[in-house]
Amino acid sequence: MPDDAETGVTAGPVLDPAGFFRRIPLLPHQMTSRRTATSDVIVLCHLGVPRITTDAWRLTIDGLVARPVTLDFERLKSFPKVSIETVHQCAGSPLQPEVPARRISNVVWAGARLADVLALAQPQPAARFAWSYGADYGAFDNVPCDAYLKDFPLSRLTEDVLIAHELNGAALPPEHGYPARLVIPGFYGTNSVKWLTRLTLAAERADSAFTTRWYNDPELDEGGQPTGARRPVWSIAPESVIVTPAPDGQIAAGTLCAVTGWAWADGGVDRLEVSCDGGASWQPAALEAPSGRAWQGFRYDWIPTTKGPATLMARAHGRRGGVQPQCGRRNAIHCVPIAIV
Ligand SMILES: Nc1nc2c(c(=O)[nH]1)N[C@H]1C(S)=C(S)[C@@H](COP(=O)(O)O)O[C@H]1N2
Ligand SMILES: [Mo]
Repeated sequence: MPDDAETGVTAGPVLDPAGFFRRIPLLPHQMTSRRTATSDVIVLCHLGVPRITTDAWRLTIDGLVARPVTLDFERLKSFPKVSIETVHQCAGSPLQPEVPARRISNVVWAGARLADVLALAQPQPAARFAWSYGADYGAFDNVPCDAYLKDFPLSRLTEDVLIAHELNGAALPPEHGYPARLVIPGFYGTNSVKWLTRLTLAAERADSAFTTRWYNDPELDEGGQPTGARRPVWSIAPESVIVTPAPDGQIAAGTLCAVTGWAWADGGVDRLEVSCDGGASWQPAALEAPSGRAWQGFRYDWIPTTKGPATLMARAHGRRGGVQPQCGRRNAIHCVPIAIV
């Protein structure tokens, strides 16, 4: 593979497009479907979209394994195919990690269980992290990158972590990782490496810009002050969006206003509250029980009585603890201004 003389970055497959590429996500009031259509699913590519054929694709598993292996696409497809419905959420810009991006979808992935594939290579007991490499390369925020390289703890290798080759019942589109990608349900999308070509098992975290410089949050104490420690952007924090009513709508006083939306968290949401007065008071909404990794619908029936502007809010509580903060974090409360007429 030739090197780019200017950046020193090792070139790989053709990138089309090259460079940062994303799709403008649905707005919350457009998230009316439980399952997000593939054409509406978020797209986030830091370095471009590598074009790889199934014939050319290989996955190498190395590092702390007894038997390093390289698989082709046919071998990947020979594993039992597992389907997972899951929330798929972008953590937002790594350059502005505290700004809520609400790039969220709920989709069905299918592919091989990562645990089954890793077993081929016989991981050693000392392995604690998997480093996952994508085939994309180039520069992000003027930092040269040989590959999109992320990591995750092997303690999180649950049965639903997949090397997916299907999205919503069809082959992955190129921008979603064709022909095969990692999917770690319950973790932010940034960890689900697309165009997966290498997994290296290691005793420590990866040292790429995507695991050190970016995608690490300051740890906060109980008063919300930074402790100085940093935490990888892995597990999805409790979050929710209001789908109805749409922002800036008019609701007639004395009529029923159904406040509906979606709530999710790594581990599920056990309580959802709605405020119709800008956060002054909160009422429990009806909330669907968690089902696997999918988002959970909620509904609160409200009959407004006072005319004038109103602000609706929803607040999710995680089953494993945690609640959405008012502001200043990626999972901050979603506010919807409306008018009661
Ligand atoms: N190889 C590679 N994988 C990647 C990325 C990338 O830039 N390169 N972006 C990540 C980010 S930040 C997100 S949010 C998800 C988005 O997945 P999607 O574009 O298929 O929706 O892919 C992740 N996997
Ligand atoms: Mo992302």
